[in-house]
Amino acid sequence: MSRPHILIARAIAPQVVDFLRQSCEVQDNQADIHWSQEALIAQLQGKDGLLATGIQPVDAALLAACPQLKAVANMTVGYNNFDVAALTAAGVQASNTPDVLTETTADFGFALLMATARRITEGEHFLRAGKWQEWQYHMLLGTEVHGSTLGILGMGRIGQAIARRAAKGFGMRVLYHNRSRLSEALEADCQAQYVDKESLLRQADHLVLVLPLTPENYHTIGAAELALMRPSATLINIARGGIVDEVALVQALQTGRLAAAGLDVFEGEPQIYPGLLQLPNVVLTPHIASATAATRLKMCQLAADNLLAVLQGKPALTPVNTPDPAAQAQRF
Ligand code: 8YV
Repeated sequence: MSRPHILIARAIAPQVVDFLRQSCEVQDNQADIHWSQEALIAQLQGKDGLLATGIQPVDAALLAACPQLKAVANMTVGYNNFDVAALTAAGVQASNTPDVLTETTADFGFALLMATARRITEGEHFLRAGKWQEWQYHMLLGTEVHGSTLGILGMGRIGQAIARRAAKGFGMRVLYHNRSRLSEALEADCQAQYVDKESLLRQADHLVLVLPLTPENYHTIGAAELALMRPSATLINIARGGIVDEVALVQALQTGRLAAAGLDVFEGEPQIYPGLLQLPNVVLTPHIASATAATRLKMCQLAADNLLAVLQGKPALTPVNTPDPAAQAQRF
């Protein structure tokens, strides 16, 4: 292929746009306009590759409407916006950006845990509202973090990075549940113990959700699961909003079934379920777990490298599917 045509769906680091321009015809969106699905499909006409942000669906309808498209690279580790089966059947190579965001996202998971357990944002609102009059024994009492039991649901790279922080930095007892158990060596390195999901829910003082959103994981934390948790527990979600039934969560937080929650992701984001906005015992952040300048740069560079590799006939660096060869041949 001579110079491939690429569409970049949203504003990204300018140096990565320049990097792609060295070998491709690039249509960027540095104005950061939100394109509807129809607008995205219109912009994709004649494009060989899409650098995507993990938000807009890449589904069978889009793939059928873009017969020239060969590669789609998310600049995210989660890829629930992809219909992987449709991408595979259509012969389109999909990729994500694992590893480069692991430690930064784990840092944020811990920050959110600390802010939630120690009521940091609540304390700041209290102070800014001029409510701090004098020292009071009962003022803004939080939950202990060091030495407590951390539960991790989803023990991939980010879960493991959180476990290491918890065990080595905070002397926490770390329990985890995952589809598959870690090797003995990894368990020892993370100082984490595998338990079934029910034991995890029952024993955690703090429960962190770090599992991918799949049809099986949708609302995996609902009323029944929240009922198993300690009333003093905190729930932290840095995975995807759809993992938690927000209606059940609000009810648990309102009725004292659960002490507090820290949420970086929401089912209808950027719309927030109104019940959450009214609760004092939640910390809410706008999906920023990977948002440091250094990490976002690595994410969009890896996505660009993935696109270039495929469009130059090489394997993707971090693929998420193996495209059907016959369908792929028709697109090249
Ligand atoms: C993204 C994320 O920034 O990588 C992921 O899966 O959730 C974040 O790092 C987010 O998806 C926005 O695109």
